[in-house]
Amino acid sequence: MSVAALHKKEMAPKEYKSDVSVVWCPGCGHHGILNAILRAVSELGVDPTNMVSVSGIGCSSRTPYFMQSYKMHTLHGRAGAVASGVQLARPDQMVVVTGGDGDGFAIGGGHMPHMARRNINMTYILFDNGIYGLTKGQYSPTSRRELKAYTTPYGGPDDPMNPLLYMLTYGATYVAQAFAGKPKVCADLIKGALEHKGFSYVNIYSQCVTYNNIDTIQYYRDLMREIPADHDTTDLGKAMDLARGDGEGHRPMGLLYQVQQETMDERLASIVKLVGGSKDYDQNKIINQFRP
Ligand SMILES: Cc1ncc(C[n+]2csc(CCOP(=O)(O)OP(=O)(O)O)c2C)c(N)n1
Ligand SMILES: [Mg+2]
Repeated sequence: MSVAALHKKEMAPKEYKSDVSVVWCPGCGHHGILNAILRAVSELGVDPTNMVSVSGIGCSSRTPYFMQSYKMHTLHGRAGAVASGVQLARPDQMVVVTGGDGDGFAIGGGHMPHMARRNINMTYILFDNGIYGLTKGQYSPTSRRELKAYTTPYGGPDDPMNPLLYMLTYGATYVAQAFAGKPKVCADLIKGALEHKGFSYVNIYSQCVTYNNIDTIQYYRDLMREIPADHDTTDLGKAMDLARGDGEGHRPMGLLYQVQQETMDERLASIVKLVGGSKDYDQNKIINQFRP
């Protein structure tokens, strides 16, 4: 949502950090993503009392604890569903989900298409470390086959999913990607996502230094290619081409896609208006209209 509609604050990034100490392993990419979020909200001047951060369960899902904002630490895989409810009940708040690849695409995978197709006016930041970090290293929907994880000691039997292609397919109106080793790029993309009206999805690769020994920071440096400056971000077909990769195994970094479309809270507000406004809300009257 646009920060222009919110009360503005002048706070340094570190003032957005809560008193709770960060418990992630030294060298974990999640530190870089947290710092990028703090920088983004500081640069936008978000008042912490105008923001709700929601998460599920996982190392990455601890992020709300470390930030100054209203927060909900919910159930594994259910952050998106809870956040959708928060956003629809309080469209005046900036709603941000932070969570992992397991949380978002394994147990929570069923919620992803619906947040996107409904264009819920909120931001989803996915910390993609290709592993279940919190539970000590099981392979996830974004793990590469080469990864020998706790549950796949001989490597994985299936190919990883493509989160960008998935979110574009289901209608996300802002789709971007970066990796934790580029905090400035991450902060700029998160800023754009927070400012975007509609469902914004930011996929950020994050090295897990404890349980994923192949997706290292160097691996991500070699993997990522900046999206060319002349890329038309309103062209869905071109965004999908980028999301598929360049055929040489590289992945795009930057903003793939952004369009403006009516959001779910706007659509619901129109329906409420259609039935006479919430003041005269009479459920029986509405239901009777549709009775034969
Ligand atoms: C219903 C339920 N099933 C399983 C778990 C165990 N569990 C906790 S976190 C997690 C996966 C975390 O991985 P991810 O979301 O990728 O976050 P990361 O720790 O890698 O940041 C699992 C399986 C749980 N807490 N609740
Ligand atoms: Mg993970």
